Amino acid sequence: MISEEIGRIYNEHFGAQDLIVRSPGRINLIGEHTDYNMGFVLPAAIDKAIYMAIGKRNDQQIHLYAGDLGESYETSLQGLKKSGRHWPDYILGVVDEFTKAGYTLNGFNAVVMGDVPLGAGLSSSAAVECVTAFALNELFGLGIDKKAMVQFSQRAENEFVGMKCGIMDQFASMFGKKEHVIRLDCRSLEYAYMPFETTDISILLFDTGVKHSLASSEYNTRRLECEEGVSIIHQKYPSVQSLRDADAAMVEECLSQGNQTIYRRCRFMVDEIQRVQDACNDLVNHDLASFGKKMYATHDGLSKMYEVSCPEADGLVDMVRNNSNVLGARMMGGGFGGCTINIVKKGAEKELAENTAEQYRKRFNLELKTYVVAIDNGTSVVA
Ligand code: GAF
Repeated sequence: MISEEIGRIYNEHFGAQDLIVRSPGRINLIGEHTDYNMGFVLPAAIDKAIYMAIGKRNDQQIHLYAGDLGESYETSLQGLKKSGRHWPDYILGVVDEFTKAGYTLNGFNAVVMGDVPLGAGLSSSAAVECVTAFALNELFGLGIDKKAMVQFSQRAENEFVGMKCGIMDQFASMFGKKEHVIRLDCRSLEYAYMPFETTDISILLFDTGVKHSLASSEYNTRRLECEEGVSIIHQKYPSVQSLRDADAAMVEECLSQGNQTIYRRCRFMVDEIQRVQDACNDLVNHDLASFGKKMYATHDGLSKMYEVSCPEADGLVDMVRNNSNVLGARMMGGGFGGCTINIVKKGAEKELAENTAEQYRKRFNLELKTYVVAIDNGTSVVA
């Protein structure tokens, strides 16, 4: 168990830890790129997580160790700056946000490790941010509530790491609930847990194994394209502050004759925001067949209109599209690689995974990793 192993590793490096915190990765059933457009998302935390063992120091030093990588990083609370490496920045970013907000921290030691596949679009980075926020809050008794911790974690990624992500990943990691998806309104941050029944189905992820280098630059470009669309619609409809406030008719009227890239991005987005709400009604009606069709529609929009998919993810969705054991499938997360999510009839997982892996190997010369995931609880102290 990782929670035991991390305690042992902490002990070898630093002595006795004060506590161990767990923060999970996430999936998203539907509602992609809608978070930064103030729309709705439907994510869930999963049974793969990042753990942090942490303990106080008597000075202002921060000593970090990444158990999976066997790498150390040391710095001090004063004059925090980017590490020039990848993983420490997700931790230091949260420290920086807490400090900027006026919270008093002291030095600490921390070991971080987990079983969220890295670079697979399951939000290992958000899990590292949330595990850090939660652990520091407990360790130093800062009294920060969970929503604020989510916001600090998102800002750490936006400001310190430099990725202009929305709030979905951090929210799902922090607020996940076993066997439930989270219907999150990204404008008000109001949320509701909806039961996600898995007696008859499994959630099967196919990991493309690729992360195309365009990912973060194109992500930031999509944000700007949506903002440009909003500014045009806003001239005619001043109440429209984000694409959440717009509808398909407004997009047609204001954007269809102009720049076709902006039009396609915005048209997909208003449709997707509506689709999440309709998909929630499908869940209430226990109509997973209808829910699954919407997942395919989301994929097609992300691929053709929003243009954030890639040949590998498109290929994986096409391989299952006409399979009666698959209710729905689509690319998941920011795009340009990562995982596809498949809702699969119980019992069909193994054969489907094997057949798809064979096709994937033939077509892309890549080994397909597959994961059946369960929906789990969000960030908490484990020891
Ligand atoms: C990434 C981002 F981090 C999220 O905020 C979200 O925008 C997602 O891509 C796309 O839905 O995971």
